[in-house]
Amino acid sequence: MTSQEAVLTALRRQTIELPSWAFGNSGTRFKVFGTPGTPRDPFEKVSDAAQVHRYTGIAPRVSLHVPWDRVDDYGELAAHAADVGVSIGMVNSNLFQDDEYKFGSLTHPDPAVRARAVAHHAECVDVMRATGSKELKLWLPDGTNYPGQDDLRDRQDRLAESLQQVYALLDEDMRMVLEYKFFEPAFYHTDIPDWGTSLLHCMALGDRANVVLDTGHHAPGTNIEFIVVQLLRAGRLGAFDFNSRFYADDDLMAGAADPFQLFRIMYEIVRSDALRPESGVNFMLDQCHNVEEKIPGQIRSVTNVQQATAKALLVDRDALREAQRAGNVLAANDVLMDAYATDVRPLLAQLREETGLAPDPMAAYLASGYAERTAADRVGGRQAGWGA
Ligand code: LRH
Ligand code: MN
Repeated sequence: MTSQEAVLTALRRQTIELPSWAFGNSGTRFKVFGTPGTPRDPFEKVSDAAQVHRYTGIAPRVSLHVPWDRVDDYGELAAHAADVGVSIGMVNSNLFQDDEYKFGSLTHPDPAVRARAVAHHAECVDVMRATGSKELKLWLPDGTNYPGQDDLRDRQDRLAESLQQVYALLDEDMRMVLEYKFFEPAFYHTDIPDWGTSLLHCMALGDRANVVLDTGHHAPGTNIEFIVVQLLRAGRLGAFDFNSRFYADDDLMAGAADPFQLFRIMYEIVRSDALRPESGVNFMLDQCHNVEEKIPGQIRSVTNVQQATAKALLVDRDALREAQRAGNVLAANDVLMDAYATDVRPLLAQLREETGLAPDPMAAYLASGYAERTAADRVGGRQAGWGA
């Protein structure tokens, strides 16, 4: 049985990276709702992200998205982040909003368009140098809508060549992560639709290229924790984009739609000893708070991942292995369900108090008056967000 102290030690070292874009307005093709106090620039986004770290204690990094977080002086943004107690994490490129990428970006038939897409990553690498970030994240919307629209094999060959050019932009101490998604915005084929395709391209690039697993990017019914096991066995799981969904890429709060799935994923992480920061797996959120308050939504998501992790750490591994070896199906399943059914909130409250934090981060944030202050201060200007 894992000792309580060992569980607390592992939890003390857990960190979750927050997406800057979760603090801006977001929505669907139908509507993007504004909210009083929504940040108007990347500095205010970083300030809001720092509130999540202030109350949870485990969210010390903020991912940037270029050009959504474009500023004149990225060094100044990194200094602001340090002032409010966080740092800049992954830098996300954006290949899904330019007219030139209608028929693809790194896969486009036209070499000039591919060169443009590669050059965008040179800008992202400059942002990494200016902010101290060591990780570049790519997600490609590339694909087609009708059979025959383009040659599937030629696109993969062009993609491999373009990714090599992006990889070559990285400094020695930098790495890149490649995200997959099984459909949308393309509706016939997607050029990086699954973990296998991303893994093949990463292995072709070199050992500083790894796979990003976004929990919302799989066909319904996919056993995501099995993919986690395979990527860990290959030593190529670079990062998670945690969120949850009922239907498609809903980008809802992690653990909200399927907390049991999040637990099963974190159990495979713990089982493979990949929770340690040294494992090289970056645990990130990738979400949009279309209707709920954004900072509370991030606090809830962080504590949902923390709860799933604590339950996973409480699995009696010896009893599980014994039942598995004995072929005792119900006993083995019961060991996991027993941990999942454990209320870990008192343990996490104790962990926070030990580190000088309030036991309930949500209550502490709501009582702080930060939301009221920013709603009063942030008048005028244009709220940041999708399509901003
Ligand atoms: C694509 C994605 C990717 C980000 C974007 C905000 O669906 O998951 O990780 O670039 O969302
Ligand atoms: Mn994602």
